[in-house]
Amino acid sequence: MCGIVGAVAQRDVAAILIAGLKQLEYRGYDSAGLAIISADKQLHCLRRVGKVEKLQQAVIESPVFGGTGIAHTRWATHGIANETNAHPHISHQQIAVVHNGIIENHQQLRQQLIEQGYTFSSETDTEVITHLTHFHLQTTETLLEAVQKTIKQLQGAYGTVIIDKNDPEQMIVARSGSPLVIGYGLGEHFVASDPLALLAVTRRFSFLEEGDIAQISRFSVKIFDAQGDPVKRDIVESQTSNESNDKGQYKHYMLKEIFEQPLALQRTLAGRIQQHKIAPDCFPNEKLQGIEHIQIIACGTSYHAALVARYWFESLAGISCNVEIASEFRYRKSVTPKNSLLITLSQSGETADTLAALRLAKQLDYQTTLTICNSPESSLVRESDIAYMMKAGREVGVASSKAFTVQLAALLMLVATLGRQHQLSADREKQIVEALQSLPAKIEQVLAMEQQIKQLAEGFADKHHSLFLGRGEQYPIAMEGALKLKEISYIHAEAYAAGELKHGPLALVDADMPVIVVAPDNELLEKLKSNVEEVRARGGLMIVFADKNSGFKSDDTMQVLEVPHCDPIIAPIVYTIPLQLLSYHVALIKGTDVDQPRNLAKSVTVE
Ligand code: HGA
Repeated sequence: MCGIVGAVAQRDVAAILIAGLKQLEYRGYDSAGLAIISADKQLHCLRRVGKVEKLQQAVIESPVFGGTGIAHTRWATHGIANETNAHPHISHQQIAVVHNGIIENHQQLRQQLIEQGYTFSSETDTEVITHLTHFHLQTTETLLEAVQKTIKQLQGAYGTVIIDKNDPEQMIVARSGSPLVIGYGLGEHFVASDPLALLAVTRRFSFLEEGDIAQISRFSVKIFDAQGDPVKRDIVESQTSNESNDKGQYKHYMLKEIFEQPLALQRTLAGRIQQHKIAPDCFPNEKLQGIEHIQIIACGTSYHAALVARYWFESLAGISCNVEIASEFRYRKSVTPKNSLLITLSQSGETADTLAALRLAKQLDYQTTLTICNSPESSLVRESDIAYMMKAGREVGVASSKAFTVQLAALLMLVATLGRQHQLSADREKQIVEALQSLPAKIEQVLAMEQQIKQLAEGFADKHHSLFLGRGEQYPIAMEGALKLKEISYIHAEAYAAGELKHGPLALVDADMPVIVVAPDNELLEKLKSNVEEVRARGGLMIVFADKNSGFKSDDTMQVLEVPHCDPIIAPIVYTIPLQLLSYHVALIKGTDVDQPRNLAKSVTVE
């Protein structure tokens, strides 16, 4: 999703801004732009639709020099993706603004500004910040005061950076709902929506809190809280590794990340298992004592991980568990059962809806909050009582792969930890631990099925619709398989609990609607076989990923791909892999942008 980078330095900053935007590219965006104040106090703005590469090319063709500048990658919310709507937005060739988020009262403000004589050149909500700042600057002494007045009038979410060509030695930044981090250099300072964008220039950061406004110049950073009082925010050394962002031998990041899963799982398990048990410091036990109910909040792929965990928490640990999509939970009046734990799942730790749900939950009666997250410096990690760091390594592909399977492994470890206070025996915990430890090797075996899956994809790529079926904890895996196919191949896919088929979706089944079934060897296998027969009896064509002991045989109506046998506990993780590979190869044949599918973004920082 949108990225922001800003700098106040003595050197030319264009290259720093472009390099920062490139680090954020993987999040998905539709256009990019920058504005720089030159030594003769002129504002130079360049904007391009499409990749940062195009913006970079524009900068090469018309170089812009200057030490104060802001840059942005936009993921449109208000107004189509074109050059006029791209950020920065400019008022009177003087004020330049970049913004992440949504200004909810933009129409009202736009009307008021038009009445004051302002002309709008874009369809964006953002442009009101630009003109409003210019408007207030007519009656205030400083840019800071003008921005403070502007911010008071805004409703909605923003991370915004504002510069004024008449005051070229500073930028004003404000955060409410969208993350911003200040980077500290020597005689230069930076701002970004993610520290990742600035790792090439600094590792020292302070994270702005909700409502903060900061005045940043080369030699000073002054931060004011929501009440306008000066405040100090800790400067921390970033732990984020500056790991290579290279696709290596792979054609796409997504494929690389699918194949990295054995390693990612090894990393998440390392040091967290001791003598057939989950290590005591994996989840701090004292805060989790007496937990009787779990509420998991997540979005997208993470929501599917949460749904799998619900089966595990209830069947293995005997703890009641609810799962809800963050954007629903945050606007619903919910009842909090006694001794409840709230879990949030988010790869980036900045998912706007999930973060808002966590903040809401803190006003409710939860005993404690825990996040499972892949980004150590994210808002979710900083604001939760307990944080489990996934250590999956950076995930660049917009469609999540390794983050999902690592989330599942982390959740299974939590099930074992909490289960000890309930019905989980030491033997059962040992079985869970051994199953987890077998995962990297098991997944290697499944990855070896790639060629077979590639062939399968050839018969699939011309289809327009598909159904994914699973039962029990494989139902959310079917949901994840359908989501993956939709995301990267743009083929319509729906998932159903196989037992639900006869209540409606069976009407859709014909030879043009491939039905994908996940069939591990578990207690629901015979029930699933009956559901498969229901599809066959209606002329449906099936692809079945089945345990080699399941008894499924390929024939005219069914292609069976044997998945290596595994402990049913970890089957949801194992059966995810062939579905990821299927989506990837279908997308490859269709020629879509696998790593940055249309209309989607990686870190969803708007609600
Ligand atoms: N609402 C602004 C910014 C969108 C955004 O933050 N996307 O992630 C716009 O549409 O330009």
